[in-house]
Amino acid sequence: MSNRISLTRYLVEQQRDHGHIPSQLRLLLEVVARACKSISQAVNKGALGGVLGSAGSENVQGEVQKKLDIIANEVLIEANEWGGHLAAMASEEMDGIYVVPNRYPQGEYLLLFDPLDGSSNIDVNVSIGTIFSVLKKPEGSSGVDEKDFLQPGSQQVAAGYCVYGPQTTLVLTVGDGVAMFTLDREQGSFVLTQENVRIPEDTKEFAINMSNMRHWDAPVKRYIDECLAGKDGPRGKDFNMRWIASMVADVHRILTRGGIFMYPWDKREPEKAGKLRLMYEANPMAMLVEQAGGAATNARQRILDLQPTKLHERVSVVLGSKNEVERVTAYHLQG
Ligand code: P6P
Repeated sequence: MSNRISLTRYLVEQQRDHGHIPSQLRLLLEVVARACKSISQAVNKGALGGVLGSAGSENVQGEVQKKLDIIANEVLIEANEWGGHLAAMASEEMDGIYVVPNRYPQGEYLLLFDPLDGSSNIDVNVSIGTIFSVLKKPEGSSGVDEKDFLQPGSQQVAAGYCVYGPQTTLVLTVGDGVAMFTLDREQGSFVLTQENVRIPEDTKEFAINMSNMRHWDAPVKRYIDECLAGKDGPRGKDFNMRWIASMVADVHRILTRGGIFMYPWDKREPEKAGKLRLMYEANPMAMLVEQAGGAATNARQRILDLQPTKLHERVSVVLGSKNEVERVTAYHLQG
């Protein structure tokens, strides 16, 4: 038992021995982890906590908000606003940014999050999660406003998610590889259960919502058709398919055993670049996947290189096992 490393010890050692995280960033990550523990408690109560079902409101995306979406958003705001490590926050559930109130000291970091990703799964007891991304406020700007958030994903100083499934697991990178921490409910603390996470470069497992097939662009259709053709087809091997409709759960499987996740642009809403959001879904997941040796593109470009123009902009996402992501991207670039 004594050789178990807590999240706190891991972060202290990252700060002290590797110089990767200043104390304010370590504090930020500890606070986010504590907020995720509170969200996990609320999620685990389910019907017993009266937290299931719709809140009767819509978010900035025009999506029906679940009660737990709003609870999770409030938990993250309340946990982070007083600590002095943040200048402002942005959330899938809020139209504009949330500037830390004047009654609290302002810090140098910006926190972005999808407080509860995969909401459609909440009421059917399927894994959901919190996704977060950390940026530094640009030097020299006196106040803070939305444009300070519009930085490419390559500028993230930390990223992670917490998946609320059979276990509650926090997955984190500060730019020095990916580590996983499982919540020990008896101790009430996250314990290091895997570090130096690596995604296999090849896979036989793809994740995509097949019901959208008739709306896909030709390169996506080509790639999936080749996977479906199996060992007698051009790929010379059989593939398996998974689709949990909860990005956190699908990405966690890929970080754990490899695979490719795709939510590409499609013809249903051609004016939108994709369904998923760049700033607080694609960017943090892309940082984690790349730090674990995988790849993440919008089917043409590296996601972390994309220059955002709007806080809630959407993006096409292809991420996971490097060789498969490169194949899909190559099909798009060939046209
Ligand atoms: P669909 C959840 O709402 C989400 O944003 C992601 O977590 C998930 O990958 C995707 O949407 C599922 O979308 O169209 O399959 O329901």
